[in-house]
This record gives sequence, structure tokens and C-alpha cells, in this order.
Amino acid sequence: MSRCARQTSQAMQLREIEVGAVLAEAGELWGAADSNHDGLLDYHEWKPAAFSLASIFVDVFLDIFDIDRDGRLSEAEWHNIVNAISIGLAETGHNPPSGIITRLEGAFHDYQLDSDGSTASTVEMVALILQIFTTFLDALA
Ligand SMILES: [Ca+2]
Ligand SMILES: [Ca+2]
Repeated sequence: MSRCARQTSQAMQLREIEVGAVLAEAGELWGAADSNHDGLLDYHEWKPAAFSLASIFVDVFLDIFDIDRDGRLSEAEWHNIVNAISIGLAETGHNPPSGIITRLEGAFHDYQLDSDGSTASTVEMVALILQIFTTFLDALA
């Protein structure tokens, strides 16, 4: 989880202090999530943990990318996040796996759950961030 949190944070070009904050929260979360204390998160432990980690990222996303400060993400604001991930991956020397950026771009529309189809609410952001995790985990697998 720490690796997932760090890579996602760095790919999003968070400042080191923000990466630290995410990692600290992820570490705390890990302790709580690893209920059988084997140092690993199995699938049943990972799911609720990923959800909590995504909730942490919502705050970070809004802090950095909610340009108009309306508490929701517009498609343009989401585009900036995906762009930051793309640039971040390139800077770490990792070429984004083919299609990953397009998939993330498209996710904005895939996860429109409420009646407002042009912005992402908190719940929709959690779904989008979980999609980022899944995309990264798939790419690393
Ligand atoms: Ca906004
Ligand atoms: Ca929406």
C-alpha cells in the first residue's frame, strides 16, 4: 500500500510534504487494515483499505486541482490530474503503459453517477481514484 500510495502520489507530482502526509495516513491505514497482522493485505483487507486511501486522495486532489474551488472536479480539472500523472510517470522514466492515460481520461465519464454529468462529486472522485489504483496495479502486475 505504501508503494501504491507513494507511486500514485509521485505520479501526481505531489510535493514531498504532501507525499509524506499521504504516506503517514497510508501507514496508519495499513496498521488498521492488516487485521491478521501478516504484513500483507489480502484482497478482503485491501478493498476497504483502498477505499479509505482513496478518501484521503480526494482531499489532496481538491486541495491541488479544484481550481474553481467548488468542491467538485470538472472534466478540465480531471484532465489536469491525468496530465500530471502522465508527466509524473514520464519524469520517473516510466513510459505509461499503452492506453493507460486514455483509460483514465475516459474514466471521468464512466464514473458519473449523479445527475450532474459534468462534474465529479466526492463519491465520484473516490470511484475515479479507485480506478487510478486499479489502473496502476494492472500496469504493475
Ligand atoms: Ca472544481
Ligand atoms: Ca457527477
